[in-house]
Amino acid sequence: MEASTLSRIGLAGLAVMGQNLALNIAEKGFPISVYNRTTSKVDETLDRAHSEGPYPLTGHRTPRDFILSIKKPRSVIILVKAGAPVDQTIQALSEHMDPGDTIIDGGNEWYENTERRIVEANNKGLLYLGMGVSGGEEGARNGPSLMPGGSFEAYNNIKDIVEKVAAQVEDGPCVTYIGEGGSGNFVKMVHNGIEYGDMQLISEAYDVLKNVGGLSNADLAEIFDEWNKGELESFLIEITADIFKVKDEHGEGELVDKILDKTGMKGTGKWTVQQAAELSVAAPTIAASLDCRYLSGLKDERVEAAKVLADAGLKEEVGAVRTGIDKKRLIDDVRQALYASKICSYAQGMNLLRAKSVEKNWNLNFGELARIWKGGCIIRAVFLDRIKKAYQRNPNLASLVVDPEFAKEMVQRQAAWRRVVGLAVSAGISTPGMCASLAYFDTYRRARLPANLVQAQRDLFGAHTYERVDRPGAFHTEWTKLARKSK
Ligand code: NBP
Repeated sequence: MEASTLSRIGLAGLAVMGQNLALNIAEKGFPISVYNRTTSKVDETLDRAHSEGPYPLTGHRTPRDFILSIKKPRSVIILVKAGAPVDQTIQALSEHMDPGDTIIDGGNEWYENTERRIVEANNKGLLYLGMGVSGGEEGARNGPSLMPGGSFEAYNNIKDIVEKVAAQVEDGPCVTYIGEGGSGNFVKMVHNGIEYGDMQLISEAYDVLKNVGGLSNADLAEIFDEWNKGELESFLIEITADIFKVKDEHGEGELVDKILDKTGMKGTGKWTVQQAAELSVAAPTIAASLDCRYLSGLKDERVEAAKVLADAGLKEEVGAVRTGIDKKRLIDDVRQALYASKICSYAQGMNLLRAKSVEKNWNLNFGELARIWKGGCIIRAVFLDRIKKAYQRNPNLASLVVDPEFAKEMVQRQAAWRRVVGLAVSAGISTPGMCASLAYFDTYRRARLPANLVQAQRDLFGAHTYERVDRPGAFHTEWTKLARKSK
């Protein structure tokens, strides 16, 4: 093929994400070659490139033709199902690649798989990037948030493309070089964990407003629309308002009420919680959101439990609590509780990133991470600009909770937050995310905790020793002997 007709970049894997990202790249004027194992998807993509464009996109039916159609040094994005399909695709494509070419995996991949593949690619003289892509179908097509990590040289080869293709916000494109190794995948994983937390907190706000406040879907749509004009302005609040407006085409009322209350998941939330445990970082809000997904899956057991406990005499308290409720105040309280809970959830996610960054020497720039999440991705929100500024003020911030601006906001909102959690507890409405955030806040902010008693117990039964507040060293006490002697 003539050098002038070669594509600037290639993309393999033309399901939802790949097809849309390829069209986005072509639309920005970068000639792109595409390939998919099942060739009907190549035809589909070509049809779309023609009807939505025409865009500079060429389709290829074999790995060899595909690779040879790309200009050297080649950059090839892979967007196939994470895990073994990525290895199989790399195997098929790399046979035709040359030293200096780059593989970019855009899937939701486990970061250690990326680190293994970096070594394997390097052994063949290839460069490698693990690039988190957020924003779903819409983001991929019109501007995602991109989190590329791995070879800096490889990043520089595609910098002009990703900066054009990513979502654009007032302070730049939503992409930055994240760091070495699997850092791009790790950051995307924590992004998803934070997304779990956000969705859980919003569902709790909905539960309290609907069941304690007695608000209709129409009321809720209006409230979420209103919230989307203030400090909570975000993609998730916006789409939630829309959800409440959709009527059920198969019956009376709104569709949201007809949806089975069982939540699906694909694994990145679980990985986030596992990593938090591995690194001894408290992430209770994110863990609560994961637990809630597990419990939601036990639909039949929950229906049975409701029956057994009603038979055992459990009374629904919602009605009693709802009587005499000041709806206007409840709505305002829930807004504040949601905001304060969110700050704690983001503090957990950012601290998990920091712990990993220290362990792996990734040197993550937290302000930049908050900036590239401002557009394109599922957690995009006005509030991320405040997080960016908090880390710009102090890159070594111990926790978002102690940034002077966030600290002020937390203090201002804590009375409302406690009222909402208290009300929910007495009404028997579970708000595990809000409770976890509040407990996190109350634990983190207290200079003295009851951990002294836990240390004493550990020393009593396991001679684990303890430290004292008034003198240095490790101490052990014969607790039982002394206690019995003093009787
Ligand atoms: P899927 O995760 O559904 O994967 C489908 C693609 O993988 C198809 O192109 C399929 O080819 C290919 N594939 C499979 Br499956 N096994 C293969 C194999 N052994 N060899 C070659 N190709 C194989 O696609 P997606 O939903 O577009 O997601 C792609 C990646 O992006 C995933 O890692 C996903 O987690 C991530 N992601 C998805 C979203 C989203 O909203 N969907 C958002 C952010 C990130 P075929 O057509 O020949 O079967």
